Formats: sequence, C-alpha cells, structure tokens
Amino acid sequence: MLPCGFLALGIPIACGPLLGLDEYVVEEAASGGSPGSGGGAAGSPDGGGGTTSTGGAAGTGGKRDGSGGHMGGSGGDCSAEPCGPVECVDTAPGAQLDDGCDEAAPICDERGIPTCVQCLRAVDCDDGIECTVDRCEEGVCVSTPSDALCGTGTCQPELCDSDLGCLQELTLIDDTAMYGNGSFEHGAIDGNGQGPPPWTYNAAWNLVYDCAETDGCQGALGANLLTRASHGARVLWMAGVNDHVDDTSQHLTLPAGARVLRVRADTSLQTESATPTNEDVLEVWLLDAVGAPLQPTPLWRRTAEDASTDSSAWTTDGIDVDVDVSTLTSPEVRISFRSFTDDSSITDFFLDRIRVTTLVCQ
Ligand SMILES: [Ca+2]
Ligand SMILES: [Ca+2]
Repeated sequence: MLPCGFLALGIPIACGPLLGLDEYVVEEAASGGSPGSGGGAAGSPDGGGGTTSTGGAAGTGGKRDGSGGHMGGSGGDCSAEPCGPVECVDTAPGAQLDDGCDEAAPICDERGIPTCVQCLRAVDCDDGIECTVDRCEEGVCVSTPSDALCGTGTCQPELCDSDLGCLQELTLIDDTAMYGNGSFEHGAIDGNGQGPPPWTYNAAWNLVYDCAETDGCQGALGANLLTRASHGARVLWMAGVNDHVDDTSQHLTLPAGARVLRVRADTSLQTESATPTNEDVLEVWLLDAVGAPLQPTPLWRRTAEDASTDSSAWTTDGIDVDVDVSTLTSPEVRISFRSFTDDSSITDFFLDRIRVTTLVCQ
C-alpha cells in the first residue's frame, strides 16, 4: 500500500482500502453519535493509536476540518487516491444529507476521493416496495422485483410490480373461448357482420375473416402480399374501405382490486399511402358499460403513417399498453378497437391474438 501523506509526527496515512475501511466504520458509528467529535485533536497521532476503528474516527475528523490529513500532510506522496479535489464532506449520519451533496445523491462517500453517492449500503436503498430486492451497487441504488418475495404479501400475489408491489395478473381475454375469444377462432361467423362471439361488431359487413381458406387475405397491398393470421386461421380486419368507421368491442367486468388493465395484440398495419394526407386511424379505447369513453384520449392510436406500404408481416405485441383502472367507479367496462378511414388511399388494420389482463391487489 502506498503511503499517501504524513501527519505532523511522521505517522504515515495510508491510501486506498485501509483508509476506506476506517472511513466506513466512521460512517456506521456516526449514525449513533456525533461524527468527528471523538478521538481527540484532528490529526493527532494519539487521537486513537493506530488501527482501531476509533483511531480511524480521529483521522477522519482531522481531514474534515482541514487541519490534518492528506492535503495538509508534509512531504507525502499525493499521487494516489484520495489526494484529489473533494466535492463533499461527511457531516450527517447514515443516509442523511451531507455537506456538498444533494437529494439525488445525499451521502458523501469518503472512501477514496470524497464523492456524493446514493448509497453505501443496501439499507440506504429501501424503496418501500415489499417485493423488491434493494441493493447498493457502487454507490447507486438498484431495486429488482422478485416474484418469490410476494408469497406472504398483503395482496393475493403472483407478480412483483416494481412500482405497485405484489400483484396478481388475471386473464380477461386470451385465445380461448372461455376468456373472450381474443384470436377469433371459436364460434361462427354469421355473414351479417356479426360473429364470432362474444365480441360486438359495429360494421356493415364481417370484420373477422378466415385467412387460411384462401391461403391468405388480400388487402390493399395486392395479391403478392397476402395476409395470414398471427394465431390460428382468423383475423380481425378493420378498415379496408374508404369513408368508414368500424368498431369491435367486448364487455369486461374488472375483478375487485383491479389496479391496471393491460391490453396487448399482434398487428399488421398496411396502407396504399403512408403520407400525412391519408387520415386513416386505428384506436383502442376504454369505455364505460354504455360506450362512453373513460379517458379523454385513446389508450393507443396509430395512423396510416405508421402502416407499411410494402409488407404484410405481423408485429408481435404491436399493441402493448397499460392503463390505470384503480380509480374507476364501476367495474363494468368495454374494451374497443375502432378504425376511421377517409375518402382515399385504402388502409387495412389487421389485428389478432388480442390479450387483456388486469393486475390485481386484493
Ligand atoms: Ca386468429
Ligand atoms: Ca385513407
């Protein structure tokens, strides 16, 4: 270990890990008493007598008030840490705000060149969420959600959300007939613009098509760019004609304790023109039981500008949006997929594998 300086009576002060250990002990001790007050005169060789932790405290006190330590040492080698400029002084116990630091990084870490950090130990990083593992990594707090920690939480838990704590994710719509037929594979298409259930379709013609029978559905991009389903054989085919409004929706009953509604679907958005003058739009809305919007804006929105002019490929989870439902006054809602087209340049909005879940704490 390199000596970094000498105190008045020629007692060397060591740099690096040894000093760091001493300073660390001081930080711990400070939370139970007054930092820097013990151990006699600053920099005095009899302030503590060497390698005990109280001796370290004395040395730290000296450095803090500038009367001793490395910068003031006589004839020492100051080429090694912590001889550089300091940005802070450890003046407060534990994780409280030290001189020279701010709320974002309140702790003055005096191991090495004094530097403001978020934390020295994991206990400085408690985020108040029961199921996150809080660690201090090189002065920065890292909180990692752990589902395993939700076993005894206050919710009926399966998942740890890093903001909300332990939650259970319940399925409202998936690709099964029991849960909302989100891939449109179950039940009849009746030919009169309705079916399959339990979706409600508001359109003059069918919106669900079997794109396997014809080995692909032909949209605006033509016969060389046929569209198939992303799951099963059928797709929800919104828009596809000019001057039209299509709506596909389903009633949902949110379970008690629902905090977040999560809506996901695969998308294939295709258009003849992706210029701003093509005003075709696809939106996802959360509505109340009689169809009035529960939010001032759609949960999700894409236009013809977001659509492809040369590909019928699917985007997995092209729709992936969360909405806070914790303050809704009624658990009875509708999830609605709605398209609007203008009077030129055809756009096709294909959807499939719609999934809706809710994160619950009860
Ligand atoms: Ca499907
Ligand atoms: Ca258009």
